[in-house]
Amino acid sequence: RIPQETFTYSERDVILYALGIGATRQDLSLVYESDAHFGPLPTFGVLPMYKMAISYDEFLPNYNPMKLLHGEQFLELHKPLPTSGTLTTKAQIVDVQDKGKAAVVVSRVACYDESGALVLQNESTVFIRDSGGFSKHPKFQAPVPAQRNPDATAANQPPQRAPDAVVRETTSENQAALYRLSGDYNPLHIDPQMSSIGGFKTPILHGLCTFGFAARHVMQAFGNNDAKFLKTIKARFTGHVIPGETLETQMWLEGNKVLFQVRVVERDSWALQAGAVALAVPASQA
Ligand code: HDC
Repeated sequence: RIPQETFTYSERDVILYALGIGATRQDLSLVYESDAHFGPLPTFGVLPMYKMAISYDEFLPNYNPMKLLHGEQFLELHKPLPTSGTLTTKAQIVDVQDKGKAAVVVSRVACYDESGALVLQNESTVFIRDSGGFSKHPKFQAPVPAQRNPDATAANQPPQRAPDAVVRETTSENQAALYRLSGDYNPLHIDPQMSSIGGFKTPILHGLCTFGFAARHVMQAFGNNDAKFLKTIKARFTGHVIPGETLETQMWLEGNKVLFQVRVVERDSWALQAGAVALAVPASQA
C-alpha cells in the first residue's frame, strides 16, 4: 500500500486541464467559470494519481524512469466531480507482471470526498522497458492480482463497419508544455536530453493528454458534453504522439458503450486502442 494523500483543486485547475487537453475559448462550459454549465470533464478525475509516488526501483531491476511509458488507463466515476474541492486518495499496487524485456505494473487510486463517499477510482498500467526478467529470480513470489472491474481489462475490439463518428484535431506543438502543468512533470514530455534516454529525440505527449482529447471527442459526439454521461473509460496506449501531430478519434456506438481508437494522421499509426466509454446516460448522437 502507498500512503494516503489529499488532492485539492480549484476552478483554475479545471480550466488549465481543459486547455491542456485541447479545449478552446469556444468550449465555455470547460474554460469559463461563469458559464451556467461550467464543470470539469470527467477525465479530470485522472489528476489525483499524479500525487502518488511509487518507488519502482524498490521492486524492479534496472529501473530507469525514462524507460517508463504509460500503457493503459481506466477511470470509473461514482459521483460527478464538483468545480472545486478536496479528495482523499488511497493507492495500492494491483498487479506486477514480468513481460520478459519489460515490467508491467498496475496501480489503483481511489478518491473519496469530504463526506467519505467514493467519488472515483483510477487504474493505471505502466510499461517499463528493460525492467523485466525478475520472475526468474529464485526468491521471486508472484503477487496475487487484485480483482478488477471487467471494463478495466475489456478488449474493446471495434466492429468491422466504418466509424459512427470521427473527430480530427491537431495538437499544439506546446501541448505537452501546457498539459504538464496539470501535474505530470515527467521530463520525458519537455526535455529533449531526457526524452532521448527513453528513445525519443523529441519529447512526447503525455498518454493522458491523448486520453483527454479522445474523451472530449466522445463527449462531443455522443454525450452532448454532459459530465454525467460517462461511467467508465478505458484505453491502451499503443504508440507515442509528438506534440503538433493530428489526432483522429474514431468512434462506434455499441450498446451501452462508445468504442474508440485514436490514429496519428501524419504517421498513420495508432496512439490509442481498445478504448471504450461505458455510458451512465443514453447516448444522443450530437
Ligand atoms: O505499445 C508500445 C508503445 O510504445 N505504446 C505507447 C506508449 C506511450 O506513448 N505512452 C504515453 C506516453 S508515456 C507517459 O505518458 C508517461 C507518463 O508521464 C507517466 C505515466 C503516468 C502513470 C500514472 C501515474 C501513476 C509499448 C512500448 C508500450 C509496447 O510495445 P511492445 O514492446 O511492442 O509490446 P508487445 O511486444 O506488443 O507486447 C509485450 C507484452 O506487453 C503487453 N503490452 C503491450 N503494450 C501494452 C502492454 N501492456 C500494457 N499496456 C500496453 N500499452 C502485451 O499484451 C504483451 O503481453 P503478453 O506477452 O502477456 O501478451
